[in-house]
Amino acid sequence: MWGIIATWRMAKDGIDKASTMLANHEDSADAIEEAIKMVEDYPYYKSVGYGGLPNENMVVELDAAFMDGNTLDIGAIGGIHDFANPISIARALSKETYNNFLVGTGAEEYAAKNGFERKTMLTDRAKKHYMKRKKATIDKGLSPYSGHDTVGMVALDTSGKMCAGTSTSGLFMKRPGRVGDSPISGSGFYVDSKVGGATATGLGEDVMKGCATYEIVRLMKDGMSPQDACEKVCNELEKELLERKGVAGDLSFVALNNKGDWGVATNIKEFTFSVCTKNTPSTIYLARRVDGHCVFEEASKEWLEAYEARIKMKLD
Ligand code: SD4
Repeated sequence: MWGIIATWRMAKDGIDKASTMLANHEDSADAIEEAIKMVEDYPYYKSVGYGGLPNENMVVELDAAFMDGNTLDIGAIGGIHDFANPISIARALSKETYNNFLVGTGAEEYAAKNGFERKTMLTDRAKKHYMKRKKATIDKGLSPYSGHDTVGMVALDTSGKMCAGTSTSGLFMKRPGRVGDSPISGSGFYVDSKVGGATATGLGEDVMKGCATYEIVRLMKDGMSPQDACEKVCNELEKELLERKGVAGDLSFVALNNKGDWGVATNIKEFTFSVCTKNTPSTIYLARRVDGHCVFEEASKEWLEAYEARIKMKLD
């Protein structure tokens, strides 16, 4: 068996490449790294890598993580500036014995010393988004923190090895130095080849309150299906947040177990995800919650065209 699942429509091209690799018996670590790099390199995805939206000071700060489900090795970076592929840096860090999670200038120093590609990650298009949002935030009192989608993937290869990866520019207009859930083990991602893995997207501040992806994997370890585990964690975390604080942020999860079964849950109106396994052809789905359960349908041609037009829309 082999398979890969990822948050959002933006992962589709990467999933296609990774699934070809997995079908050819290649390593799930290589497949995840290749797939996430494709998302990081694509300039029109405004919440990951090149073209990612900047922080409050108009600086792009990137978070990423990689986890190997055989060894449980983890590598992560937080708040790195101007390196092309945060996922590759995170993967390299997962192979170190110590110092696996580096932030800011320390992460940059490591990346430079180890020959990772430097790149100016702020694009003109991202600057335009920033100027527009800044104006809207001031003029209309809008919350600055929307418009954010992390790419998170879990993959299983034919040897039974599973890996997980995440990469994000975090919340648009975040404070300098803010790190979300995406590089935090057990919150943004977790994977154990003996069980399965999960990744998250949404409001990192809230995902972290539930250690949500670790909890999904733990429930799968107890025998729950990926679908039931995702729904239980999503619904219960949201319920706790509403009960205690009266408000819950966006929460969406994808999971894959070591048999190639997958699951998804969300508390937002429309969450998209991309999946391909030996048994599921490569597909983009739209997911939403109905009566506590996640329902999904394949993205239509019209939806995909509208998406394409939206991300490439001309900005003044
Ligand atoms: C963060 N979870 O930095 C990320 C952002 C995200 O959908 O995934 N938004 O909090």
